[in-house]
Amino acid sequence: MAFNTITAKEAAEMINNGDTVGLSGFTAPGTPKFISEELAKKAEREHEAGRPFKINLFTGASTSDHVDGVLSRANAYNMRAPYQNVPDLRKRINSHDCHYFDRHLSEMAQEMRYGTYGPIDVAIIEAADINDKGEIVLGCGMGNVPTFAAMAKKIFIELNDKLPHALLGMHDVYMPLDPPYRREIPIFAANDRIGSPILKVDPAKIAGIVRTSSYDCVKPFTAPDEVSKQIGSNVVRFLVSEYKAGRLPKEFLPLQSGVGNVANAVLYDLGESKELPNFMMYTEVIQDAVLDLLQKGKCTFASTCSMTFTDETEQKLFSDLSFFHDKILMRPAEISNNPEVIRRIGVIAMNTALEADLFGSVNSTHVLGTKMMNGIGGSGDFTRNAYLSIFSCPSISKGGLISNIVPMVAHPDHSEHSVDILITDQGIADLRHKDPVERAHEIINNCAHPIYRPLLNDYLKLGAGGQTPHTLHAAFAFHNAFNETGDMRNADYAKYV
Ligand code: 0RQ
Repeated sequence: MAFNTITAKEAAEMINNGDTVGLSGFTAPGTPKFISEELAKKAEREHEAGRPFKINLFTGASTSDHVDGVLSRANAYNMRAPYQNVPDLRKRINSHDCHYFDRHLSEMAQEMRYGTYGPIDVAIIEAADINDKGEIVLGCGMGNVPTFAAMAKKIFIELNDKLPHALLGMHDVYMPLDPPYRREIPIFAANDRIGSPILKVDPAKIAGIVRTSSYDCVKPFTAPDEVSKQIGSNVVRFLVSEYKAGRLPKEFLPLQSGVGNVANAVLYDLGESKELPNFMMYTEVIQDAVLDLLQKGKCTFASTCSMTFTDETEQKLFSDLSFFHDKILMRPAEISNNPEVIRRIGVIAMNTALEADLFGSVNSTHVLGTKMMNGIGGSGDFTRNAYLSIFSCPSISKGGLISNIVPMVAHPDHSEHSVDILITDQGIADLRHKDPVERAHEIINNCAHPIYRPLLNDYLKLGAGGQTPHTLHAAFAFHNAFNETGDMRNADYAKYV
């Protein structure tokens, strides 16, 4: 091979304080795992020697402990975007040790190209295969790698021998032109291929190949609890009723599903449903349940940015790759999450809320309005443009100390203009064609936990006028009660009357 084989440590030595680094991948899959570990050790050595060492890191979405865990513990981030889910990084973000920009995932690559974040010094790309011409077969997640590779001054490849070369053909590498030259993204069905199966990079920029060997280390799921199962069955009940009422076409529509245990439980339930037809997915992440659905034929095709499978499921995929090869296509985040395509093909979006309010606005990102959880991820890309946008969450958290239905969300990510359906373990609130007061009653009666219904009704009775009757000085009484007493049930509306 024409390229130098180097160690992860040698690669880390070529990354400097203040560099901007872009990583391939989306969630743990496709994300390089070894140079970042050495970079964290380098940062620790530099800090011990009294020298500054921090980088700016851009990715497709979350990564894994091999990246965000080690680098946060080493306090090696100056800037980080656009999404994360690692506890140690969360701490750095919430204490402002790390400047975190929470961006819609579809927008990150184009903003890079528009120059919003400055130049990219280094791209690190995980590969299944590479040839002397710089043609790369990528791994199990893409993210923003086409843009990072095109913009980077130098590139390191982590060539992972656990990734089969037969992944060739499962990627659709495509980079749109930027305005004023952009044309339509020519995807008219979830399974349309528009780009190249390989990523071509300038061989002159490749500064070294690091040979690695690792599966993607996605955490196993916990078995769904009663609440997740109830939410899952409510989502399926809603989709069946829409389908039977003729509000969904007989061919059905492609599904997007967020990540997590609830999302996984929903998909298993969909697979069991005899009343829904087979379907395709147009989504950013596919989890374990989808491989099962593809095997059974219930899901006929999945367009995604990443195959976020646990190691066990990843091995199952690799051992039967010829079966799945033409049923899964991985695309860059700006295409998997592309608003134009989502609107055109009529995606049914299913995402998770931290809290929702009486009028239908959703907080997906900030615990009690201030502490960053993960980020908006792709939820905004899909919600705003979907044929039908569903949010789900448990009705209560922390054993009832927190109501996930509140008078006013403490941080708005998705406004009531974009949220069609709210689903909890209690039931389904259909917010379409309802005015704000009708929506509030629908949400209290169908989605709020019974222990919080009286309090939520009390809030409405405070009697503020207007189309959306918020009583501004009392709107955060639930959050204040939690902050002051540790229990939202102590919200006291008598004092506001
Ligand atoms: O805390 O773990 O200490 O018990 O928050 O709650 O219910 O386990 O959350 O894993 O389903 O994730 C919105 C974060 C939900 C996620 C969010 C506490 C609760 C628990 C976590 P504990 P759950 P889930 C696709 C689309 C935005 C991005 C997105 C997310 C912990 O879905 O990041 O949608 N979404 N991307 O007890 C205080 C509340 C709370 C609360 C829950 N109201 N106040 N704490 N908790 N509600 C993915 C990508 O884009 C890649």
